[in-house]
Amino acid sequence: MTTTFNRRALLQTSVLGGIALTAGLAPAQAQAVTVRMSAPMTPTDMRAVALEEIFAPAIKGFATYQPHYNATLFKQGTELEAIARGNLDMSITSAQELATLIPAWSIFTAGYLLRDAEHQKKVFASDVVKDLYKATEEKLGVKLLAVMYLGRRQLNLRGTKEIKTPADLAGIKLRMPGTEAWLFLGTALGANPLPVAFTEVYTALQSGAIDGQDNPLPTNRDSKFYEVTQQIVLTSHLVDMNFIAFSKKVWDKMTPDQQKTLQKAADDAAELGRQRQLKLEKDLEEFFKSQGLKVYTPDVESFRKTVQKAYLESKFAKDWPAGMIDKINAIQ
Ligand code: KDO
Repeated sequence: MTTTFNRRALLQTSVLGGIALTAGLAPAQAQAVTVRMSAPMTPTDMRAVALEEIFAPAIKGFATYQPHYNATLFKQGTELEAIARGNLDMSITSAQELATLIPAWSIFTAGYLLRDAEHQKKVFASDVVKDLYKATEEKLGVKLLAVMYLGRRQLNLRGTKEIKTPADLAGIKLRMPGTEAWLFLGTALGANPLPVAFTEVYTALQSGAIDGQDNPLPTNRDSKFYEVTQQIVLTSHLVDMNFIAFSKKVWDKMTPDQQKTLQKAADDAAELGRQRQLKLEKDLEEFFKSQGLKVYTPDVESFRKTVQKAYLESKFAKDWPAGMIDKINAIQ
């Protein structure tokens, strides 16, 4: 936690060697562009809907939004490099994916750090994240336009074994997305993490290849994970988000007016998506119960203590900018 965060450290730790970045671009000029977006989310995910409802029409005068869902254009976790290489214009990325390229981002992969949706919004509107955003632009050629609230991640398991504390997860094969930071979250929770791409989770649950997965309630409903699981344990271990990641190269070719419109379109879509996810989170507990699932709250304090300790002692914490945890905690 005392490691300093500076550009040089980033240059040393980046694994992006050899990728062409965005230097030497032509001055801004107006031209029509197609914005190819690739993400693992479904077209019915609230964030996807908000982008189609708000973002696409707002930029229509100068850009065509072309979404590719269910990771059909790029595999989950490969989108940032695709943007950096100029093969993709936009994605909905995560701190866990950013952390594979810029290790300091792993601070936002820590369980029980952000308190709730409001805290998340304030943290990302504050100066605390400025250096991370800057480094992402400079190193990856990726502009993070807005934060899309995904929701509080909950455990969603097969079987009826009651989970009260992390010890109860011993030996449980918990699917996590396939990056190191995600897998560590599974370990910190006390489970046995297995990497599986989002698009394979339903089948893996159905076949019993995994015992469970973690995602926010809206995702569990949208991807129908409740059809192949028996319980939801309300650990709320990560107040999760995705970022609207946009190619700086494409951005730099836009006029200042177009940039302003695009930025506002992203902000508005993120806010609409956030409100809808929050409403769904409130309403869905009853829905899952009506589908026959057991939905209950474990000993959250026990999970919080175990997970926070695991992160503070982890190798990830060494990459966190000095004092940043305290600054995040201090934001009310
Ligand atoms: C997932 O794979 O569990 C995850 O929730 C990770 C998120 O970062 C994000 O990629 C999300 O999937 C997709 O947008 C699907 O909702």
